[in-house]
Amino acid sequence: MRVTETTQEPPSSPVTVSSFADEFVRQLRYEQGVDLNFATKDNLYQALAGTVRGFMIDNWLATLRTQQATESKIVAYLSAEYLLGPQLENALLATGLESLARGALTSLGLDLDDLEGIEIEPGLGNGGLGRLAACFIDSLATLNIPAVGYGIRYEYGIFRQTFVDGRQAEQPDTWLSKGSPWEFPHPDMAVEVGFGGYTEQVTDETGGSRTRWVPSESVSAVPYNYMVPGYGTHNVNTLRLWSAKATNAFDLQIFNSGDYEAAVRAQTVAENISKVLYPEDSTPQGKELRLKQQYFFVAASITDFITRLLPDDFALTNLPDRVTFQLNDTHPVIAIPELMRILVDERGLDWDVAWDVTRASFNYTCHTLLPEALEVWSVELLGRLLPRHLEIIYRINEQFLAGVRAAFPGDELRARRMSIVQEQPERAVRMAFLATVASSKVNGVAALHSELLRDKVLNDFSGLWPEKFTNVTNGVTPRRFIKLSNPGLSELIDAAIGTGWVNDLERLRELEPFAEDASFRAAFRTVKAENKKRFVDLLATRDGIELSSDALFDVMVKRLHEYKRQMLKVLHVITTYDRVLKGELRAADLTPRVVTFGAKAAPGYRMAKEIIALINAVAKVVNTAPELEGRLRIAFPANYNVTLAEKLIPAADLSEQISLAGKEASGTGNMKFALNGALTIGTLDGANVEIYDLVGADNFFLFGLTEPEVQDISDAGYRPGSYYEANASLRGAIDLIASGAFSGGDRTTFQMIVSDLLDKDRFMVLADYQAYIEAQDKVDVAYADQEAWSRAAILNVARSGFFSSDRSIRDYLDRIWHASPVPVVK
Ligand code: 26W
Repeated sequence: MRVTETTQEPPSSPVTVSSFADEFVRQLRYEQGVDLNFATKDNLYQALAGTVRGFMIDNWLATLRTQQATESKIVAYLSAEYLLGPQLENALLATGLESLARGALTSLGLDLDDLEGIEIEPGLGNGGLGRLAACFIDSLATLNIPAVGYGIRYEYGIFRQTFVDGRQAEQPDTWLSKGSPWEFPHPDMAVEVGFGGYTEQVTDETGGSRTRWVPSESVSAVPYNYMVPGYGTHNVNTLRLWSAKATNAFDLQIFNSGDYEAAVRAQTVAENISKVLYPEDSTPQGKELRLKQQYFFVAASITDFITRLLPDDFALTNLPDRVTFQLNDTHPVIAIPELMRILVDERGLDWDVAWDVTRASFNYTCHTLLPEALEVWSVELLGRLLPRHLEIIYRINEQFLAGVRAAFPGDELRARRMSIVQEQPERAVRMAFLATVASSKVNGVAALHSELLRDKVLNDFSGLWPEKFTNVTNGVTPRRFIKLSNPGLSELIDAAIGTGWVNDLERLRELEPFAEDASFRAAFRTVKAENKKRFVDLLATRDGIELSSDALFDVMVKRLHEYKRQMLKVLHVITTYDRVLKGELRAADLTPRVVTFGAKAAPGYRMAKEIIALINAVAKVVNTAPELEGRLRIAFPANYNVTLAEKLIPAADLSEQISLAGKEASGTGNMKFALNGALTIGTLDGANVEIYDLVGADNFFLFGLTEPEVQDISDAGYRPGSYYEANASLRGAIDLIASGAFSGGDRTTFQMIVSDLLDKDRFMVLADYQAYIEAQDKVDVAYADQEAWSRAAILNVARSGFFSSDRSIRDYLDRIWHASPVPVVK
């Protein structure tokens, strides 16, 4: 059941239930040509979306007008991914029209929840990085900051995951198959983007010499605009996603040559650029098409910004006054040489002036610590695809290295270490280094991460430019991840501390005294119980998974990656099972638990896919083992996405954040769980560190090695076998896998996992196993005291206000962007 909005509604519009219903029917008839009596669900959804969208447009246009008129500084967020999640509910929340829409639909014999249920979310991202971008544009709009999000309108988003015999299979995500009512295509504002070709020297109007890039092919970048409404404000910002279209000129040329087939083929090649999101997370594929995607969207974005958002006579030396380009990881970093090219080659600026403008315009956020996730592009590929950009990168590097050599005379090793162009194993451009050299500020995404970036990954650079490095801890939008997803909790908070907290999340602190209030705790438990029921019902219909809601809900949802250690969670489940089998534990004494996993593996990541198969195999055995008497269940719904997250997170009691210390940059799921009253079991990694500090040791199950300990162990030579030999319970769990207990007696099925754990175990699962099991035993004990558990859960909510993405954005504004709010007045 949805709750009607009570807070932060924009001033009431003259809309009524009947005028809303009229507009809905008009949309159906005059936009789609469909009569209400014959409308399909898709027709109805489109009409509803069209109706709601209509109520945002005036504010959107007013926002654009105001921002242009005030000549304010604009945050241009460059991101290859935006994992937006369902749009309708968010638009209803922002416009404050939910209850009206519900009433109008009811008057027509229709049901809002029913229509919301058919939306296919735009999955234009892989995981944390893309979802963060979506939270950030929400906060930027809510804080009235002039901002535009630039990205790619992938025709196919993140793949749809299914399980076939417990193994992951991927299906294309056809999110656009029924059209997208939230977008405004603008072929009239297309931008041409070139590739390939050569460079030449030409004489300009003043008789000087300039370089000119002559591309061999070009594609047209067509913008699709999406509205990004703020909450509790009239401001509506823009998300502009680019779609590739073959240029007419190019087509025509080949077509006229008489080769029709070649013309069509050329079109396919051009349009492939925005065809599909690369599903790789943390392991760059080094694919030519991926580099094309990156250049395609940033080239279009920069031209768009300069030619459409700035006045015609704008002096580009003043660019940094009007824009800050934020690079969301290295994917958009090719924007740096592109801006240099425009300034120097096209606008005739002096190189040094252009370099100052460029450095003042860009900032870079790094989202990883894994060395394999740091993008490099081979010189061969860059030279072929973007010859002028490669020349520019070389010149930047030359100048930069001259500076390094001047600062550290004779230290050639250092110069080689810091070079933007690496020589081994192949000549390639290190995009993170280019970003660092060319940006005003470089930030990590949690305190620990920024520290490790500064002191390890980019240590040479922070030595040279200490003031360049800063931290902005990630955050999540409370609109989507509390207000929308957890209406029960939102109402309870409203009743306790009043409204207004959604846009001022530190106000959740006022809940602290309520942790001591028995009736509030009871109400809090009721909400959690209802959320569990809602989730159990959803899984029954969505996946045919039958669960009891009367259990500890233990949840691990995130991309499947070895460093995140889903394997450790599986070992805990197996250990519990093994203890019962061996009679060390009575099933009757088990705290009933439902362990829910949600995880996609990159299609080419073999070990991750093996782990998925193992989880499903263990689930099959454990879920039906008579010895366990139904007290331990695994649920692994396929295709975890934002839609599912919104239902799952509010139902969780226990949040699994168990990566190896020093590997998870931040995590953002961890924040969503804490804000929804789950207790964390976690390591001192990423933002867990800050969650732990804020919620307090009593309200967090901390375990595991610290980052320096990890470093020491690996320096001394990590031997996973020694942990296996020394720990009988660990041995029991691993032996059970190896014995074929989860593979119908076949000992080879999970051999890859077993031998990797025993021989390599790159992420020290075995080293942290014992501490994890002990922490889980503490969880069981703690959960038995429901009053104490609720108190801790409420304190988690009360003390997690820091993790609003509004706070993150304010930190970006203070430390990096220095842009100001421009509220739209009506
Ligand atoms: C091209 C290969 C590739 C693809 C994606 C390399 C790196 C990435 C991303 C940087 C991985 C990513 O999504 N990082 C996550 O970013 C989140 C938002 O800051 C953090 O919360 C996660 O800890 C981090 O893993």
